[in-house]
Amino acid sequence: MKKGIVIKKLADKFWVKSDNLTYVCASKKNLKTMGLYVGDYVCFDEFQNQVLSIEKRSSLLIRPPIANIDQLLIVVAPIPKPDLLLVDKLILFAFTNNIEPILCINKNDIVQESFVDDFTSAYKNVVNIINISAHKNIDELLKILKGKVSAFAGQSAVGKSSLTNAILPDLCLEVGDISKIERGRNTTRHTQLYEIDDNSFIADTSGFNSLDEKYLTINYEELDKYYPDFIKYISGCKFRSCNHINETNCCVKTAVKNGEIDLGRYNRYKIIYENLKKEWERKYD
Ligand SMILES: Nc1nc2c(ncn2[C@@H]2O[C@H](COP(=O)(O)OP(=O)(O)OP(=O)(O)O)[C@@H](O)[C@H]2O)c(=O)[nH]1
Ligand SMILES: [Mg+2]
Ligand SMILES: [Zn+2]
Repeated sequence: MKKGIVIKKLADKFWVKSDNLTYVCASKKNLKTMGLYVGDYVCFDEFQNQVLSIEKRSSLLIRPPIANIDQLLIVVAPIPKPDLLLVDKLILFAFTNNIEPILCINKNDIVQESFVDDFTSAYKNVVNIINISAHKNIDELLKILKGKVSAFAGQSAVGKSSLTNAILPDLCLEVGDISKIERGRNTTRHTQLYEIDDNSFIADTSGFNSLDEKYLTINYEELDKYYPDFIKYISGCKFRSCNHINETNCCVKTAVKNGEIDLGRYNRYKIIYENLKKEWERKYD
């Protein structure tokens, strides 16, 4: 029996890396019910090529599907146009799974300064932000990958595979043709984990354009706890259970009015709040 890490999953097959060798395995039937994900640490039978057990996970994301990551690298670019609701949901998804979200502004070789400024002012009190280009400069990215297991997430064509190629140039992963972006086709179709060095891994993932609230395991009344940009104002609200939507004497709303909290972040908070509330009522009422 050996221990290893699942680095790729296609249909019913799992690629398990152990001591610099990769074994293509099936999984024991009873493991299928709890799911086996890229990133899982497993015990496997190297002669029968069968995964026998999964070690306890530190985290699990369903979109992108990956276990045990430390950091979620949320990639945005000027093309395709960013979906900020998706960005906010991915940040919440990371926070609620004990994963550090990092906002990666890619394609800075073609980006306008105002694009970076808008992101910085909206997200500076929320997450770390790095400004990179898969084609020109990924120094800031290389620094944050050290000693961590990280995964890219984001819309199709933002450059996740291009960045993975820049980190590990021998990979030569397929990248999309920018002229075909509008067709909505994904170039990368599966999640795969790549070893950068003994302690650092990076996962390339398939892009997606939406994230259903049902994946966010948040009680809507506690949504504000996951907004670091709101935190310092919350204690000033008149009502202890203030949701910062219809209540009077709400310090969060005042901070939005004064430009201390980004208006877009606040408006998207309201959308996510309402959707979570609907989801909660559907489940429990
Ligand atoms: N100018 C510029 N173009 C980039 C950069 N990074 C990626 N691109 C281009 O963006 C397009 C899409 O890149 P991909 O790496 O395939 O994007 P992806 O996020 O992996 O897309 P999916 O696999 O579909 O999710 C390609 O044409 C890349 O050449 C960059 O830093 N600068
Ligand atoms: Mg890709
Ligand atoms: Zn309030």
